[in-house]
Amino acid sequence: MDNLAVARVLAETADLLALKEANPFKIRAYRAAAETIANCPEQVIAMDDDQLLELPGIGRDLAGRVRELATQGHMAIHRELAAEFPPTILELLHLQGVGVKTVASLYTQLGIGSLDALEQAAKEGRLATLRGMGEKKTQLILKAIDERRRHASRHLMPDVADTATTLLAALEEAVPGVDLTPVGSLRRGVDTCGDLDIIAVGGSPAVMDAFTQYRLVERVLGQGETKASVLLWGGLQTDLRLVPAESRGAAFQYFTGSKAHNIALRDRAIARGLTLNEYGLFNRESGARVCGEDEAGIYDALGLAFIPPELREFRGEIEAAADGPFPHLIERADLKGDLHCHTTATDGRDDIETMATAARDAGFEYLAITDHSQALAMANGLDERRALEHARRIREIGASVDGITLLAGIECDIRPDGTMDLADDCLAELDLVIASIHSAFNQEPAQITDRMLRAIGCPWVDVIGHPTGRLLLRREPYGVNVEQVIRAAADAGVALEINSQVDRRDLSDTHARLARDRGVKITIASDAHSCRGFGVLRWGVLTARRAWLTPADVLNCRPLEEFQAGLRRHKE
Ligand code: DGT
Ligand code: CA
Ligand code: CA
Ligand code: ZN
Repeated sequence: MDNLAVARVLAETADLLALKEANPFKIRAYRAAAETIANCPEQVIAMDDDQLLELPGIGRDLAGRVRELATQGHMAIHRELAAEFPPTILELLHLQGVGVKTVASLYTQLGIGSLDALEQAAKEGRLATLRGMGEKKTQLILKAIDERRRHASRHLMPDVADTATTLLAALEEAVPGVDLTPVGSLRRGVDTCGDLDIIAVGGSPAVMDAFTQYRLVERVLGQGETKASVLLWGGLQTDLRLVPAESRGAAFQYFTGSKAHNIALRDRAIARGLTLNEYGLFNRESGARVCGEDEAGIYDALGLAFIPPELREFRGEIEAAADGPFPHLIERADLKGDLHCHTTATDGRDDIETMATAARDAGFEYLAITDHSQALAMANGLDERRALEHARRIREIGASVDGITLLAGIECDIRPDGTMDLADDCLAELDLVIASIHSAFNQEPAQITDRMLRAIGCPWVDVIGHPTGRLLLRREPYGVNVEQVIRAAADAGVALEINSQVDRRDLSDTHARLARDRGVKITIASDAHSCRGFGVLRWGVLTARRAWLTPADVLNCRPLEEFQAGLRRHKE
């Protein structure tokens, strides 16, 4: 069991406890433990009690549960709770806008325990008997069910990446020396993946058996000599293909995709009297092999520079590669600082100093601490007085921690009317202001666009945080007109953020590319809520690569002084 699987059992237990209206502290403890474990870099099932107890938010009781999972493969409390409900009930909890209370009453009062049953009841008008369930809410539920169905077959790419890492490690242990590479949408760094595609090169067919016998396989969907498909626990389909060494590059190319990129490439081959398929590049007339072992060799033989996998979306990359090599796309190591994180002052889990040293250890020259403003009461957001006091502390601690510069910033809420949640003279005192929307997401497009433009109009706003508010596989972006926001940001010198959280990656690749093309500076930020939270920058960087960005396009690739000079507040 990997950390995500452990976290999933704990989170499900929390959900089931909530359905039973158990003690809120207990529910919260399970949720917090699930989050800690999902973010933990070491495998928790390999830990003993003492090591577990050192993790934040894991007490004796939860440490015991995790040990139980590690040794038994299941948790009694989870099994007992799950037995009280139909297994499909948890799907209902994932519906946007449907809380635990609603699910509990749907089940106890109407016996509804699955998406299908809920949909039917909604369509037949049977939900109206529940308290607070009007026609409008019923329509929202139907919409949420529809969205859920569209999302159910896809998975967040970083989750798939974790699954791939664990799976590959297990296969490499079982079949030493085997050459395995994830391809498909994962290799391209796409936001979500339909399935996981892996290529094994050469070697023995033993890897096929190791694959179908992998301990996290729920079901084998098909097994042949060179291809096998399995369904992993958690619902991810995984395909393994065994290819001969002479076809290594061709298989990488073909199965990395995208489909549209492949089709264009194949047409280019045909125009040159060649045939391209997953086995190699061949002379059309003689059938002679031109190349196949080396992926770059295939592009080269087609008169193209090597195209980084992240760009293979048929968005102009083939024309660009015909003109010559690509400029250096941004890499994680190009980031000199992180610009968005939270501390215990609001909803973060670590204090300023802990965040500072973790950022320094992650290789950063500077870190902006940007806690929430007062409108986020649930997160204990800061009012003007606390914001300034916090800024003073940040600067004081920054002066005492060697090797990193702290910037006293804020993630200031954009109120529903577009005004800022903190007074101008407070914002003016800070080193960096991110403005973000965290409420009234459902405003009409014109209204929410105006709201954003008004925020950009505030002279103390440097960056717009997670500009579209999308939550991948969970919430659609706000109705905001992104092109208009990009234009306004370009005019005002306001930067737009690529938020690196696994379920945000917001701006998206295409929006970030558009913004860069229109002269907007981009920031890549972690939005870390703990000292373990900087790892997600990897995903933000992937989005930036998919947006064709180079270090010159990204503000926090600059050394501190140059970075500061590039902020809106220091312009003119
Ligand atoms: P996904 O799984 O929906 O996240 O996206 P992909 O891109 O991983 O798609 P998948 O798993 O269906 O196929 C893997 C790659 O195989 C795909 O990116 C390109 C290649 N491929 C699949 N079907 C076709 C096809 O009909 N024509 C060509 N030229 N390539 C294909
Ligand atoms: Ca795939
Ligand atoms: Ca596939
Ligand atoms: Zn935020």
